[in-house]
Amino acid sequence: MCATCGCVADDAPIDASALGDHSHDHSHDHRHDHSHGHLHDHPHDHPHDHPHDHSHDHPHDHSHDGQTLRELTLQTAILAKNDRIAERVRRHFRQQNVLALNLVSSPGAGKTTLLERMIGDLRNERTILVVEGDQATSADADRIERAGARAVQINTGTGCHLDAAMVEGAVRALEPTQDALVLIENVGNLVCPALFDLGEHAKVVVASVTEGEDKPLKYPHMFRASSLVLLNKIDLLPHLSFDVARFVANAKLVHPHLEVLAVSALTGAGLEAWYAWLRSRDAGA
Ligand SMILES: Nc1nc2c(ncn2[C@@H]2O[C@H](COP(=O)(O)OP(=O)(O)OP(=O)(O)O)[C@@H](O)[C@H]2O)c(=O)[nH]1
Ligand SMILES: [Zn+2]
Ligand SMILES: [Zn+2]
Repeated sequence: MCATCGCVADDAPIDASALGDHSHDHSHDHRHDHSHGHLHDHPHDHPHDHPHDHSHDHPHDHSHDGQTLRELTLQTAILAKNDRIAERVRRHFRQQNVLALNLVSSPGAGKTTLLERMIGDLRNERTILVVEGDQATSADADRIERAGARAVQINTGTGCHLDAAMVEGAVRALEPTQDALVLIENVGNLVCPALFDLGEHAKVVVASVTEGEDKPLKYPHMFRASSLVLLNKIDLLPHLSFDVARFVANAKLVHPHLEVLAVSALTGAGLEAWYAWLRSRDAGA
């Protein structure tokens, strides 16, 4: 489940009904047969030792829908479980000297186009494997395979981000060899993927000049969680009023050390600098 928007992946072991309204005037018998499929390593351990003690002298009047504390508890548990798996994935990558990057963006910023281009440009340099995340279709994985690299498609259904367990499964299928480059194309969404560690070396935001200069200010968490911005579609600049310097200034406002490289996945402009960044990461930077 997504800790931000409450979305639930089709196969996620979470039952949204577990989060249903409870108004605090219920009888609280908590039989809890746990027939629902939610994660069982959450920190509150029934019967009822969770952080509010039910003596019910809280100052507020319980007119809220009662979800906040339960949601927070569940969200913390989900993220903790995710982070444990992400650490396992990261360890596996480290053992294989695999460089793994998590490409995040809003829908249509150009992630798959960039991947196609990279596969062509770097084919002779290293093995590239791709984990493709989309809500539906295998369209992007098909594009990657046509471009000449192996890919695994993950469909998240109603879910709006990849999580570490999904990536672990995909990586198991891809079996990266020593020194491979694993590129994870996250679901197009600038919000929720910021929260989920996938065991990657770094998150890279693909932003495009058609989205406006204000994206870093409007979605600061994503820009803070990332190490690099690829500002894509610069071939379109002559047709737009987009101000690159303003975008860079906005990015630095929310994350002062954030690097920004201007590129065009379509024409290849600027990609050498991106490849140099990749090679410097290989060297342990
Ligand atoms: N002009 C221009 N168009 C681009 C560039 N990169 C991608 N596009 C176009 O932008 C559209 C979306 O590109 P994709 O690569 O599918 O974007 P994506 O980020 O993978 O999209 P989702 O997977 O749906 O989030 C396509 O029509 C691409 O041809 C670029 O550098 N310049
Ligand atoms: Zn979400
Ligand atoms: Zn794509």
